[in-house]
Amino acid sequence: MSRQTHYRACHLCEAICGLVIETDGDSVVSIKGDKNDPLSRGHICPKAVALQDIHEDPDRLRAPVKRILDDEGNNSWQEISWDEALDTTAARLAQTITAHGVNAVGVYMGNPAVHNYGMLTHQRNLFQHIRTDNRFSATSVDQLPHHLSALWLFGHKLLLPVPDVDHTDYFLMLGANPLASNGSIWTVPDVKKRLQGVTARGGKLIVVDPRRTETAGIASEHLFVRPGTDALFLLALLNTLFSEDLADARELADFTHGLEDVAAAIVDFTPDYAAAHTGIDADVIRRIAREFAAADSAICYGRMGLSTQAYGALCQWLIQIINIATGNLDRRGGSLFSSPAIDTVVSNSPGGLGRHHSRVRGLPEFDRELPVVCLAEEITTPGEGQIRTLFTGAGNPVLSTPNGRQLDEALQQLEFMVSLDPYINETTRHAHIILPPTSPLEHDHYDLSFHLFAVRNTTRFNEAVFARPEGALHDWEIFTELGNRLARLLGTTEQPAVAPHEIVDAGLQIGPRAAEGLTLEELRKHPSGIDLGPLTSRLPQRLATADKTINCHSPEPLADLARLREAFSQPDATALRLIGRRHVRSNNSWMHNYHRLVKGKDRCTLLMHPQDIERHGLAAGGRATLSSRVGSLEVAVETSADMMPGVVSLPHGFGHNRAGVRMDIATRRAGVSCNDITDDQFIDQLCGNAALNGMPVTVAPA
Ligand SMILES: Nc1nc2c(c(=O)[nH]1)N[C@H]1C(S)=C(S)[C@@H](COP(=O)(O)OP(=O)(O)OC[C@H]3O[C@@H](n4cnc5c(=O)[nH]c(N)nc54)[C@H](O)[C@@H]3O)O[C@H]1N2
Ligand SMILES: Nc1nc2c(c(=O)[nH]1)N[C@H]1C(S)=C(S)[C@@H](COP(=O)(O)OP(=O)(O)OC[C@H]3O[C@@H](n4cnc5c(=O)[nH]c(N)nc54)[C@H](O)[C@@H]3O)O[C@H]1N2
Ligand code: SF4
Ligand SMILES: [Mo]
Repeated sequence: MSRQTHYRACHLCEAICGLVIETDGDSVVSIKGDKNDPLSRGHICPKAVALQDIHEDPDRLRAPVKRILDDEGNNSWQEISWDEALDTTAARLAQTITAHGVNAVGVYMGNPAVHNYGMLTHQRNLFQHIRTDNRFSATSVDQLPHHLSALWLFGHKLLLPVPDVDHTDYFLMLGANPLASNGSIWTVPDVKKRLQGVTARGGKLIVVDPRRTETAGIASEHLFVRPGTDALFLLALLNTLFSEDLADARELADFTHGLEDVAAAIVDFTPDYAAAHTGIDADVIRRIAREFAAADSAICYGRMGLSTQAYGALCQWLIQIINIATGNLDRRGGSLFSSPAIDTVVSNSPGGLGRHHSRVRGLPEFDRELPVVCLAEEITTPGEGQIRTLFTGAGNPVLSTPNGRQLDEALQQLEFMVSLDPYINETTRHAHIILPPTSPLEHDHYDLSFHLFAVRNTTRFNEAVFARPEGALHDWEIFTELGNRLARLLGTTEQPAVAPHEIVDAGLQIGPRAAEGLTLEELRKHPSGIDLGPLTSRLPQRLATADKTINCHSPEPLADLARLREAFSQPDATALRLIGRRHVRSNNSWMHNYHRLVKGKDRCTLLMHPQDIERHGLAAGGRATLSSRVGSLEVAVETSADMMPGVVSLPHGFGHNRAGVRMDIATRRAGVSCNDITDDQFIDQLCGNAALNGMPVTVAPA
C-alpha cells in the first residue's frame, strides 16, 4: 500500500491551521483539518485544499528559466540548468556591485517569505554579500506601523501584543476583517467561533469599518467610519478616558510612565471634533470609551484598514496607548505577549527608524528597509546608487504595491533582474532569470513567524509530504547556493549549508521553553503539535526597553498630531474614497490560478452604495471608470448597501491580463489591479508606509 497519512500546518495565511493530508503514491487524496492540533482544533478554510492545487499546477515552474527573444521579437522562456542559472545570476550581481557598488542592487521580498521558514533562516546567506541600502519588502504596504508602535512602546519591533479573544469581555476592532482574512498579526484559527464566543459569554464585539463586513455581520455593533479618520476616533476615546477620569493603568502603573504627557497633548481632540470628521456620533464615542473602561477585560485591535492609511503609525500607537491606559495590556482577556518555543524577539534586531533615507525622496528606512512606494523612482532616477539590478523573492510588487503600472514600466529598464518564485507572473515576467523553489509539500515546515502572535502557545514541526523531485532546490538552498557563488566572485566568506531544521532544533534547545524538553526529536513525535498553554502575563520582564518600563511619551507619534490637526482643520471635500477588501478564497495576488478557489461569480468588482451609484450616473452591474491622480481603470460596479456612502471598495491582487503572464486560470479571470490607481505619493508621512486605504478617487460611467 502506498497510502500514507501526513501532518502539516498550513502556511498559506497567518492562522497556521493543522492539516491531515492523505496521499497515495505521489498524489494527494484528501486534505482535512487536524483535530489534534491544539491551536486550530480541526479548523480549516477553503484555501487549505489549494496546497494540492499549487503542488499539481502545470504552470508552476519546475526548473529555472531564462528569458530570451524569439524570432518575432517576443519574450519567450527557456529552461536552463541550475548551474547556468545560479552562475549567471551570481556573475551579474557581482558585475553590478563591482561597477556601481552594493546600492545598485535592489532587493524586494514578498509576503510568502514570512510563511516559509527556510527563506527566513537563509536569506542572509545571500544578502550578507550584498548589504545594499535599497532593500524593500511587503512590510511597507502592510504592518510597518505595528512594528513602529511596538518599537516605541515596548522596545522591539516584534513585541506585538496578541488579542486574548477567548477570555475577553469587550472587543473593539477597527479596520480588520478576520472572517475573510482569518486574522492578521493575530494567529487565531477558527476566528469566527472564537469571536462568537465573546458575545455568547455576554461580552461585546464592536467593529469600526467603512464597510459592513462579514465580521461586522457577527458583531454586537458596527460603526461606519470615514476612511482615514480613525486616529481622530481613537484620540477622542483617549480624550474621554482622561477627561472623565476613566484611565487606570492598573497593574501596569508600576512600570509605565508618560501617560499624563499624552493626556496633555490630546486635550483638543474631543469627541465632538472627531464626530465632525469620522461620521461617528460624539455620544457613541463617549459611550464606547466608558464601556471599554468599565469592562473587566477589553481589547482594542486594528489591522490593515488602520495601518495602511495616511495616519497608520499614529493609529497603531494610539491603539496600544488605549490598551495601556485602561490596564488591558498584559491582562487576561486583554492583549498579551506570547511565550513561543523559539523566541524570534531575541534572534531579531529591535528595529529602528530613519537611520538612512531613500536617495530620491528622502523617505526613512525602517529595520534597514526602505518604503516600497519609492522602489520605482529608485530604478528610474539616474545617479549614484540608482538600482540597476533587482532581486525579488516571493513577491509580486507590480500587483501589490501602489502605482503598479509605474513599477511595471520601471522594471523594464533594469540591466538585470532575477526572481526567486514558482510562477511567471506580472512581476517575474520582467526577470531575466527565474529560480523556482520546490513546492510547499516538498519541504519540511516550522512556523517561525506566527507562533509569536498566536492566541495560544503551541509548537509544531512537520516533515515534507513528498520527496523533492531529482535536482529540485528548496528556497533556502537557492539562497545559499547563490550566496556562495557570489562570495567566490567577490572574495567574501561562504556559508556552510546548515539546514533550516537544524536551526529550529538549536532554537528550541536554547529557547525560553527548553526546560520543557523541547527538541526537534520531541516535536517529530508530535506531528499535530505540542500545547504550551494559554497566554499569560509577561510584563515587565518581556519588555525590551533599556529600563524595562513603558514610556508612553513617544516623540514621533506625538509630533505627528500636528500633521493630523492641519489635515483636519477644514471639512473634507472629497466625494469618494477607495478602500480594499479581502475574500476568504483569495490570497493577495498569487492564488488565482486554482480553479476551486476562483470559480463562481466575479469577485473583482467595485462595491458602491446605491446612493453613490445613482449620484454618479452609474448602473448596478454596469461598468465604471475609476480614476485617481495616477491613472484609471474600468471595472464592473456591484451595488452594496453594506458600503458607507462616499466610500467604494475594490479588492487588490487582480489584473492578470498583462502580456506574458503564464498562469492560465488566473489570466482567464484576470480582473483589474487596484494598485494601478493607488498612489505611490499617498503615504503615511511619518514612516513611508503606503496609504492603500482612503485614497481619493472619482468614478464615471465607462
Ligand atoms: N483570504 C485571505 N486571507 C488573507 C489575505 C488575503 O489576501 N486573503 N491576506 C493576508 C494578509 S497578507 C494580511 S496583511 C491580512 C489582512 O488582514 P485584515 O486586515 O483582517 O484584512 P482586510 O480584509 O484587509 O481588512 C481590512 C479592513 O479594513 C477596512 N478599512 C479600510 N479602510 C479603513 C479605514 O480607514 N478605517 C477603518 N476603520 N477600516 C478601514 C476594510 O473595509 C476591511 O474590512 O490578511 C491575510 N489573510
Ligand atoms: N491595494 C492593496 N494592495 C495591497 C494590499 C491591500 O490590502 N490593498 N495588501 C498588501 C499586503 S497586506 C501584502 S502582505 C502585500 C503582498 O505583496 P507581495 O508579497 O508582493 O505579493 P503576493 O501577492 O503575496 O505574491 C507572492 C509571490 O510569492 C510567490 N510565492 C508563493 N509561495 C512561495 C514560496 O514558497 N517561495 C517563493 N520563492 N515564492 C513563493 C508567488 O508566486 C507570488 O509571486 O500586498 C499588499 N498590497
Ligand atoms: S485559515 Fe489560513 S492557515 Fe487555515 S487552512 Fe485557511 S489558509 Fe490555511
Ligand atoms: Mo499582508
